[in-house]
Amino acid sequence: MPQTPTQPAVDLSDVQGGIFKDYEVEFEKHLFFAIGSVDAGRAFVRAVRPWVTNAKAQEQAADTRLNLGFTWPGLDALGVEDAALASFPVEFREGMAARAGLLGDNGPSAPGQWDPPLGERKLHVWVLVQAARPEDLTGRRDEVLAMARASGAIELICEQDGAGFGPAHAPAREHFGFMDGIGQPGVEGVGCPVHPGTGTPREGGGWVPIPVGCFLLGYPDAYGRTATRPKSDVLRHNGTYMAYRKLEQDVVRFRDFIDANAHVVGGDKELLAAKMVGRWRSGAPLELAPDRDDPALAADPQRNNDFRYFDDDRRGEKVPHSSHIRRTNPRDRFLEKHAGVIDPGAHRIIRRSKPYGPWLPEGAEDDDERRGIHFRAFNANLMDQFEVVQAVWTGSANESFGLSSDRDPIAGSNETMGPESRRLQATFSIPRGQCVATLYDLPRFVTVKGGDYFFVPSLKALDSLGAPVDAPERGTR
Ligand code: N7H
Repeated sequence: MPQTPTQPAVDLSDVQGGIFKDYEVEFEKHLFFAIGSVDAGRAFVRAVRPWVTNAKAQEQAADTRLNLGFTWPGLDALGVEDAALASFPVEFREGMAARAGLLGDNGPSAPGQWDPPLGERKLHVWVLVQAARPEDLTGRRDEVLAMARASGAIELICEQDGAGFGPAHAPAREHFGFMDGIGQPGVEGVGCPVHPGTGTPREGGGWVPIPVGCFLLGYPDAYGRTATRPKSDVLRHNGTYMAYRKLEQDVVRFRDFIDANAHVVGGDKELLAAKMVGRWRSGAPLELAPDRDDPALAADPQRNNDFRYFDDDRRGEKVPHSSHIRRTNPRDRFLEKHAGVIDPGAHRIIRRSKPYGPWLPEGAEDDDERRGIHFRAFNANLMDQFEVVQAVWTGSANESFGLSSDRDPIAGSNETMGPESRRLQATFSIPRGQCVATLYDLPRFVTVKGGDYFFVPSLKALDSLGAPVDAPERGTR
């Protein structure tokens, strides 16, 4: 049954665009700035503010789309009042690099190895510009840089480019060759269709849409709680958080691993790749198409998310427990009847990612180019959502199934872990009939190259953050 878009209960003209609905354009630039003085910072926000795309008008947006976000040191550099600053959640105040131990950013993914200045405290402002045509992108970027110069002490300290692979590959494809962006939360009250399987599974069957409060501050979340932090109504209302991660992909290593290990699934390389992700490269879910790819299923939003794992795939014979999508969205794992105690809707993230670096043609030798994705996760609660998914669901071993050294092969840390006397190498287990095929020494296919947590305020809050410090409307309360 086609699902109708839910009526917006939120004033979308006050919410930044690209969060609930992707901009669906090919090119992007991430511009990161450092603020040298409160006045310059506020002047810059005022200058850029008219270009910020709002969620209501994003379809009509001309040529380019633009988002604006701030780290906690960035809000401090803008002169946000101490009481409001101090009331932000601890994970946002600390920033992503300081959370590395918890997130599993170790070995080559440790902050000391990141591309400078990503993760450094001097990163204050994030400006994302997106466009369908490279010339529009460059034009807007140059304008933003001119605004920074005119504002005074604002310095561009880092620039990152992203782009789809063009018509030769489907636009949403990433470097390992998978369609990306299919499993997204179906959110209530933002005017987007809620397709079957995108909400929270109900005990007796069916799905309920995810409350908008899981993604925007100011509304009840999955547990009925409405965020009270930061302690500034203007800043808080209709704001959200974004976890940005620059994730480098080792495509040659991934392809070699598939070639070398496909024998564990009868020599079918595509099947092994699908077992690691939980979807075929087309995007068809393995749970519904366990033996062969089904591109028609992949392309049908009424069906491509409409599945659960536990009722008929408890052992993981179709979708292994450690596959990327079973870990990052366990769906019915936490229903009461499966001894779950949490609301799975409370731990979802909205992903908006774009590749960087050139596509490596199939069969090509390593070309030493850097490639990966600019990963963005939007959520109202970084600790309960992004951090639970990254640290607990992808990063930890899967003790409850006896898979004590298994990891998410895509997004987990594959470093050897445990005490010196009992080192555990990362494994990936594929149940087959009565047996389990275990792949040992899972290499690292994805390395974190940087990232941070950003607050993405409402349009009204941006007005307040751009107001001169002595202006009466400088409202952060
Ligand atoms: Fe993942 N990939 O291309 O292999 N991801 N991911 N991811 N991911 C998903 O459903 C990928 C990463 C999630 O609702 C698919 O869109 C890559 C991180 C979630 O069923 C594919 C990287 C985190 C889902 C990939 C990467 C997540 C998901 C299937 C890093 C969270 C939805 C297509 C380079 C911390 C699950 C789709 C659901 C799906 C890939 C990273 C989370 C193909 C290459 C770091 C929640």
